Amino acid sequence: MYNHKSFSMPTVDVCLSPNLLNLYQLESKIVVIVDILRATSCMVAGLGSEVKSILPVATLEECKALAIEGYICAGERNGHRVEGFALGNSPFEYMSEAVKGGKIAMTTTNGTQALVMSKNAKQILIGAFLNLSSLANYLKKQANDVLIVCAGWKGKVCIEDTLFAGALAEKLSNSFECEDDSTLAALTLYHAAKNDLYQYLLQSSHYKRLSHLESGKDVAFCIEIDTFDVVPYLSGAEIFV
Ligand code: 3SL
Repeated sequence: MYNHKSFSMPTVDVCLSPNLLNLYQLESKIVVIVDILRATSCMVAGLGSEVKSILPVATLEECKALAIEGYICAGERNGHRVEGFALGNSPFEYMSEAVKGGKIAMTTTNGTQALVMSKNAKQILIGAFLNLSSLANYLKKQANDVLIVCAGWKGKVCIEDTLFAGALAEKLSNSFECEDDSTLAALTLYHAAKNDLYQYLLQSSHYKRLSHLESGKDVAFCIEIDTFDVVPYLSGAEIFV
């Protein structure tokens, strides 16, 4: 339960689409990037499974050029692995033996774009259901204003990212205040869905996109809660744990 703003606690806000980022002052905030299906779930799964680092880039060209520097290149567009790239965007690829100890350069349709667009934040963290509690515990210790940035789909709002924002906002509710109705909306959605997230997601546009690609097992994995005890953070251009 969130109380009226008293200015005595840090705030948690939800940016429902990267297209709304211009409404927020990022410089003073810890930004949590969220792309449940599937970019940030892949990052958490990979870094929680001994991938050394992940370098998010905006374009396929930038990504491919990094192969020469020893990066394993991951390229996804519209849910598909792009031809010529070693990895696509399934979390299982990021947990395989082949990538352990390696550095991954990654570009995806929405998740890595949201990250690049948030670069002015005080700190950037990576969020997924897979690391929900670790992330919440870390944020409580920092006691800094938080902005949860939902990657969405090409500027549109996505249910799965909003559900995660609600789950994280719920975990923070005793130590944070909320300014925006978007946080309350995310909480309300999460409360409606939390008893069966998978069933709720069946109606989402991205589930339909991915089930067409036969990625149902990715979806089930991406809504597992607390599989990894990691808080990935951006340092320089790369993400580490
Ligand atoms: O848009 C993204 O960043 C991806 O996560 C989309 S997909 O899950 O690979 O379709």
